[in-house]
Amino acid sequence: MNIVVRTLLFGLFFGLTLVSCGTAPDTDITAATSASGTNPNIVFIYLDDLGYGDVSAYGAGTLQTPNIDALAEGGVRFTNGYASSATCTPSRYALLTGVYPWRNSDAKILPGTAPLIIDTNQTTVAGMLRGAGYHTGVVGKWHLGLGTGNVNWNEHVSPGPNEIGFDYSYIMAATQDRVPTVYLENGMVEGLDPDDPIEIDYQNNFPGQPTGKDNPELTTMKWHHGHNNTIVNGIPRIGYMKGGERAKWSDVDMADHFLERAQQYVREHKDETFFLYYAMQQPHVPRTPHPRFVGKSGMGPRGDAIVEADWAIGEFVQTLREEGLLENTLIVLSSDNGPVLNDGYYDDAVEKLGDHTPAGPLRGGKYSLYEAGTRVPFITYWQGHTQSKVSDALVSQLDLLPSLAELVGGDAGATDGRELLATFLGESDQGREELVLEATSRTALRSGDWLMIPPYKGKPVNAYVNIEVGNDPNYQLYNLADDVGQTQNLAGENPDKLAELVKAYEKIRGTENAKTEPLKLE
Ligand code: NG6
Ligand code: CA
Repeated sequence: MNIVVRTLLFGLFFGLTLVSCGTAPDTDITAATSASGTNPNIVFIYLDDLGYGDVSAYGAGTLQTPNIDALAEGGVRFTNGYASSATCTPSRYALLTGVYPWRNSDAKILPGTAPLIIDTNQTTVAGMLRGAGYHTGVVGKWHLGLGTGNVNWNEHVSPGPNEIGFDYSYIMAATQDRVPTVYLENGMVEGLDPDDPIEIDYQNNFPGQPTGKDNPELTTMKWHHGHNNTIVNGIPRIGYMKGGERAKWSDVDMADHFLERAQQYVREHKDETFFLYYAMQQPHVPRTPHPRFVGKSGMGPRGDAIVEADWAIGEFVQTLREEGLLENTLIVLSSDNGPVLNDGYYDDAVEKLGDHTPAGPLRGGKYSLYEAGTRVPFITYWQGHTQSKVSDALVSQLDLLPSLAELVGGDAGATDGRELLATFLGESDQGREELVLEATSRTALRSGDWLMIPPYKGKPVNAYVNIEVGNDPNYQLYNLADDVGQTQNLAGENPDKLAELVKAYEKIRGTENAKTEPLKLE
């Protein structure tokens, strides 16, 4: 069966299936073919806390990331590419739904027990592509909530990825530093022993269980702030966990494990048109590179974890090559938020940084409304299709949903994204005009080359992570074309420009958000 017929049949089959379930997007069978006749596979490689300056292709810092660089050099490297937010959950929400996370009050850093924050009727990249005939999978970090509250981890956990468009899911529920420290495959904890059920609590410990706080002698990684609850593999975590001994993951093997699952997914679905969301855990804390990467960067575990991630990306791309899929696969590589050094564990990230600059020339970092919070490595690569170029176009991860819908003839639904397919393929330099950026429930507006941050209460520097988070009692206005490092607040000398941005911002965002209190990390 040729690929066009096959994708048509898939589209018809899934379209009808979805219609009968009542969750259908407006699918029509022509959606299975694109202008060129065949849709490419689509892969999102999404890193966790990887900074703009952590990728050597971005010309900053001292770390070498040859495999990411190869994608950048053969594809489009965006210098103004943004995650929606400076933390994980909201960025992932926006990546998958194309909707600004500040429209959903639940789109904040979630505990491992949080319910799913994406409505099962909402359009997602995965659901849209499934509607267009794709097989869809996610491997890696989820952190968008699971279930509807009071999850029983010993039964099928639902709703989750499989209910919002993914045919296959192999995930960690939240983050590597949060319980439960187990993998779930299609909603079931992998390797669970029914005689050793899992219990999770984020408020209270289970009687007799050691914690990072009370039993430092049992830890091999020391906590700095937070991260002092249940100890798993010598690492104290956020949240309390009991049972599930056999199911617990091995931290040092996580990168290999997710890579193998991602490779397996590709091999199993190579004869279909597939979408894979490969959500890597590096270099988020706890940084646990496999022993064969320890010492490789000279920067301690954070650098080593990035070297490991780069290696895994090379292996993954090699799998696509070996399977003959590279010329028929659009890869999008990015990060969910900017960099942080000490994010709650003593792991030498600060001490061994040397001359490396995780944020590159940008100000701030993770949790920050300054550029380093949300401006991230952003690369598109489709061998034989994307132009090899550096693009300064303003693009957001929000724009992927409508742009991919355009590519495959799918329905993007209601979205805050812009259709920028030609830009993502390197055929156009047209970006969006404006973009609202978000960091821990505070927002700012980028418009053209200008960036406006409204006044926010709270300390300018979060002392725990030692990052300038963007708070100031006055308006801030920066011209990023002249001053990418945001050293000169031009609000005073440019009242007209300030007024223009404030007006545009309030039109999108309203006025009440200025009252929002920033997140406290401890
Ligand atoms: C914070 C954690 C931090 C990290 C972050 C989520 C503390 C003190 N800090 O609350 O370590 O887990 O949440 O990171 O607990 S994210 O990239 O998933 O958004
Ligand atoms: Ca993150």
